[in-house]
Amino acid sequence: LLIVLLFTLSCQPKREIKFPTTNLEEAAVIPKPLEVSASSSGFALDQYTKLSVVSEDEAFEDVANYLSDKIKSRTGVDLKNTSRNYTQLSIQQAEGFTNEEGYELEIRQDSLILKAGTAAGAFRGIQTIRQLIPEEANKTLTDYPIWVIPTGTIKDEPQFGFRSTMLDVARHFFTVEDVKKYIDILAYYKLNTFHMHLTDDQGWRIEIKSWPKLTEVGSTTGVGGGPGGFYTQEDYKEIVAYAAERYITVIPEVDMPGHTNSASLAYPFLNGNGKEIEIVTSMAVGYSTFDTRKDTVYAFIDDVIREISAMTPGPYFHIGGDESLVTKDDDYVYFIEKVEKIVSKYGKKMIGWDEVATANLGSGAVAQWWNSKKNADLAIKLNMKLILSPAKKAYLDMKYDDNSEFGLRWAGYIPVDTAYIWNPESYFPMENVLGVEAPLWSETIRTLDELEYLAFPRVIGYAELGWSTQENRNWEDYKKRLAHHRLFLDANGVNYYKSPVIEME
Ligand code: TNX
Repeated sequence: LLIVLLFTLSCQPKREIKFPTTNLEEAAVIPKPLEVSASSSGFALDQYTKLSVVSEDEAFEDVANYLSDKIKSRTGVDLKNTSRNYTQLSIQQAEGFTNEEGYELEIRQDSLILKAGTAAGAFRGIQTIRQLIPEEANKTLTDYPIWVIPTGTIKDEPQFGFRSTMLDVARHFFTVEDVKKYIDILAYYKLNTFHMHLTDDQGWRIEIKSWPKLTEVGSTTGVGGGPGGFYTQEDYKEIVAYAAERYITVIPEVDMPGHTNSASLAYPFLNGNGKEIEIVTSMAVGYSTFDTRKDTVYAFIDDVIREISAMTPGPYFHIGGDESLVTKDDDYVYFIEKVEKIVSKYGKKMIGWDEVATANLGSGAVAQWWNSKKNADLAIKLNMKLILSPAKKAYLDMKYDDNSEFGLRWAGYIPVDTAYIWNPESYFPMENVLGVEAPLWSETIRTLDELEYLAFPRVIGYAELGWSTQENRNWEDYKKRLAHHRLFLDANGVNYYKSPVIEME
């Protein structure tokens, strides 16, 4: 038997490849990995690369399938169907990872091994592998194309366990297909959370079976008129599942007690502003409120939170709470404290915009700092966790500059460098900081192209701010890596803004 084995092995055709010198440390990976060391040779990804998985956990198999699908559609190489086995790409579950999303890559001439403790870590790791595959194959090393990956090792894990972006589907509605395309690109940059702003004055976008008029009446239009739209519960579940396959947690938001004109239009008893409710398609804010002193209002909210929570596997429910300018202060506090209890009753942690820190909340609730440092400091006093979304830095709906076709400007222009150059570590004690989120409000955008114009490339920078440590972040270095990513964005039909501060062309 041994002789047969040795004979078979020696009959395997050998391959000698002279790789060009490589440098893994200079690879254009975003977010920048924690530790990289280069060994200057090459790993050949080609038609003779075999993919294997070493894990008892079936989820690792799914991660491998995701990678092989992406590699196949980009290079044509089918890792699942190789006639020889010159090189191997192996995804292995291993011990010793303290961070759930941590992973390691060991890249040698004939093997590329990804190790992670969890499938989530493996999923983050395969994004790095995808980014290491050059856009162009080398066609001169042998008589078939080889994608040369630089050799060396990467040890990586995120700085924050919460790296998010928000999409406002209320001011303008985006279809399930649009949202999926966006989420798939976000996954490439290792974001792990997707916050959906599902309701606002101009539209209610999520079906609630016990209150059907919310969508029948409340979803029919949006900012500037137009057809509106909403997600059926099946649509919403589809988005949640699609995100979950990418290890992205969905956070649903129902904004209240302000920003509720569309709900009160459907069910006028909810209204607390004392005026007749009409359809609103303007961009105005701060005129609507729920009636915070009616039991029936809380019975309604209980149903809404129950139905949405039942479809949401993630730990959070966002109750909005911003800009309730016509709610009296004590009514506001009473409301937020009551609604937090409903959220806890359905097993979720409450998140609210920074104003919610004016209520007396348990330390389990989370405040999202967007505007008021004073409110954020209140949250710290209550020992709440904070999500950092300072509007002047992190708002994806601000114009880039005065040429920007879309976007608002109330928080100032946010060119690509301003969006990147700030330190989430420097505002509050790190133990209070859950992570970073970049919100995209949709008053000025109606199509996926317009969404992408505001989101890209800035959202890529927020992904790095959430993942990479301050020591590893540097604008000059980032700018070069980002320029390289235009190839990926172009190949995926993403309509990014051609920023004059990046040589994107
Ligand atoms: C403020 S940010 C709002 C939104 C607007 C946004 C536009 C926040 C919590 N509230 O209602 O869409 O500005 O930039």
